[in-house]
Amino acid sequence: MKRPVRIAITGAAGSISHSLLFKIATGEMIGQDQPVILQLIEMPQAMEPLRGIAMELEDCAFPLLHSISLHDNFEEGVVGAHYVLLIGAKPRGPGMERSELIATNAPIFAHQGQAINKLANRDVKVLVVGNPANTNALIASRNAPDLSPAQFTALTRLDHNRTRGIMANHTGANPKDIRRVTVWGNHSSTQFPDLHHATIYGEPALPQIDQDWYRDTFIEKIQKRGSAIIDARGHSSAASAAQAIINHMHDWINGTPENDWVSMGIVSDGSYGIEKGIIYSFPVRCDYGRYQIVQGLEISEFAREKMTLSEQELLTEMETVKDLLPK
Ligand code: NAX
Repeated sequence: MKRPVRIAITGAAGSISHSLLFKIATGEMIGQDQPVILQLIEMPQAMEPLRGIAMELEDCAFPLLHSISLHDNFEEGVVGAHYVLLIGAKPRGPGMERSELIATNAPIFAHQGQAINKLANRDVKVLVVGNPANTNALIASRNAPDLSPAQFTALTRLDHNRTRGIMANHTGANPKDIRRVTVWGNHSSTQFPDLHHATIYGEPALPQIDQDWYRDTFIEKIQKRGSAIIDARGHSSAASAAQAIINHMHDWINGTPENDWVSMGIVSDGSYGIEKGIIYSFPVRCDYGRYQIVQGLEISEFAREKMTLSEQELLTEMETVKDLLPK
């Protein structure tokens, strides 16, 4: 049996974690041969519900769950972590502007970045889920100067999975036969779900669907899917977000399938003309625990306009938090 790895998770008593923790403990995230230590982190007022979740995990007697520790202090919770999932964030209150949400969460992620820099394993892989995920990941990464920016990612896999799932439903194909979709940009309503390079049953996807439907209905449906779920359910996506976290980490650690790629919010290296340094969702292939941006895709004028809009939004978000971004 392998030595256990440490996974630190914030927001561990929240809705997403309630689905996620049990999947991790069954080996879905890393592998069926990898024992895990869960280092669960919450706000002091949520420690009691967290204790309840820990009891339930224990009661499942998962063979891969080596041990669980509970923390109301981020520094303690992140010690030695090989993987850090930053899920907890202050939610958007009634009437709160996106810029206020960004400003409220920014100092928390700066602090968490500093603690990861000091206390986590040197090869740590960090995924930021708490919104605004891209900019929170940027802040955490810039506050961790001893680690590579490539170790910090933001979740856009839910948007990627939505693109595949909704396309599958629309065309009657199985989601596994829908490949090479890309979500570009920010995890927000400016994201661009791009089907220009996608395939269905190995053939180009766009000629198989109605162009007006793609441009006028589909793109907006993906961009606003989160709000549609809140309207219908009264709560934001939780189980599907947990599944996306599993997929993101699994593929980052174990590699992407042949003939396909995935979307990840990662630091831009200037590929496709996107401003260097921002955390932007790109198409990537993973291998041996590393990812690489898929290069050489042709970008139409239509796509470029949408990619730029999301880039501009991220640059504005970056400006809002510039005081928390050490050079
Ligand atoms: P919940 O409100 O159910 O749970 C959040 C939990 O985080 C709470 O238990 C809270 O006590 C804890 N928390 C808050 N600040 C913390 C901190 N500084 N340290 C430790 N714990 C902290 O939210 P949930 O539905 O689980 O969503 C969590 C976050 O994911 C939200 O910010 C949400 O906007 C974001 N999402 C991001 C998605 C993405 O694709 N990037 C999709 C799903 C989700 O909307």
